[in-house]
Amino acid sequence: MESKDDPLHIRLGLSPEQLVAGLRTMITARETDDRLWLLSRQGRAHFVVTSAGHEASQLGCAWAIHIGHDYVIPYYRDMALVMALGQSPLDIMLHAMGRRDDPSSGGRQMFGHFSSRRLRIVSGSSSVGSHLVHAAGIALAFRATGERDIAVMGLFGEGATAEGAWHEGLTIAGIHQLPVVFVCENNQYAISVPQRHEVPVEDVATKATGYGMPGVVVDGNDVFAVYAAARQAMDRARAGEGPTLIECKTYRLRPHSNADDDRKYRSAEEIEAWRARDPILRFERYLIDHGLLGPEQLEAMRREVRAEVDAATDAAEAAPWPLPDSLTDHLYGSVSR
Ligand SMILES: Cc1ncc(C[n+]2csc(CCOP(=O)(O)OP(=O)(O)O)c2C)c(N)n1
Ligand SMILES: [Mg+2]
Repeated sequence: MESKDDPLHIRLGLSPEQLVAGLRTMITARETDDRLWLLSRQGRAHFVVTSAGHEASQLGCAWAIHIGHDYVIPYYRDMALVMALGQSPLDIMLHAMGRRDDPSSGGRQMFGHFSSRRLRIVSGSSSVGSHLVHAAGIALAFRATGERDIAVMGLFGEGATAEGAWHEGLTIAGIHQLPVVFVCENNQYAISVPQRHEVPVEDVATKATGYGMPGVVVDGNDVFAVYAAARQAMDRARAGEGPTLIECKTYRLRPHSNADDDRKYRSAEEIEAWRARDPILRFERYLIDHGLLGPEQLEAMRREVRAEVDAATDAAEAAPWPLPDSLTDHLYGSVSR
């Protein structure tokens, strides 16, 4: 339990500056998400996937990553994560609008395939669960080249844990005790399919035993709980002590994507109940209660973020498209120009 003289963030080694920057990232991700939704309704962004509701899970994980050193294999839900690692609202807008300077793919991939060589973010595959094979493979490569003190984090939804490729990734990581941290963002649905029809157990984390690794369940809307678990797991991985499976229990506050109508499979009451547990409001409350942020500063932060997202939207819309003669660049087997 937390005491007044021993606040949780101090015990976890998080500075007030880190907390305020973290809140700003969460708010920036939510504001960007809101804007993307509007743009998609106006036909200005063709496809969007939400990260709303998952921000604490993703920020808690980002805090545990040695940015630009550890490898990260995110999935389409992880916009707040890649923003916490260093992608800006402009980077995200360029990606969503398919522009030439999209850092994730030069305007080639559909939204949600985040990547960055600089930040060591590896583009996920569209086929659900298959990127965990890549996570294990990258870690196996470190083993082969003798690299130490480096970890891989692979993230996915609970639906992905029903896929054969997910099983293969965890099996290889468990057999070789590879430095991989597997993070499940369990939002209780795989698009319209509820957890009871996709996962045969209550806690995804219990599956870890079958792969020879520890499994940990955390409240995914509590950024501190996620960070504590993720840091321990990443430290273990870097120390050569093997993989971990972390399950963050959370909820997405929007439909799966702009092509989904969640009113067909979730009740308004259920969504309202989770809105009351919004991870951003919870983190804001912590900062205010601990005197780390005042209401005026919070208001100013919200204003600045909105202006940044406005500017990013305008800049991305004015940005050039990929050139037609670059169509086959980076394709397997193509001749580079
Ligand atoms: C192999 C495969 N099957 C189905 C799909 C279509 N699909 C895309 S996302 C998704 C839901 C996955 O749910 P979950 O893993 O729980 O992640 P969440 O979207 O809830 O974060 C599905 C079925 C796909 N991309 N790949
Ligand atoms: Mg899910």
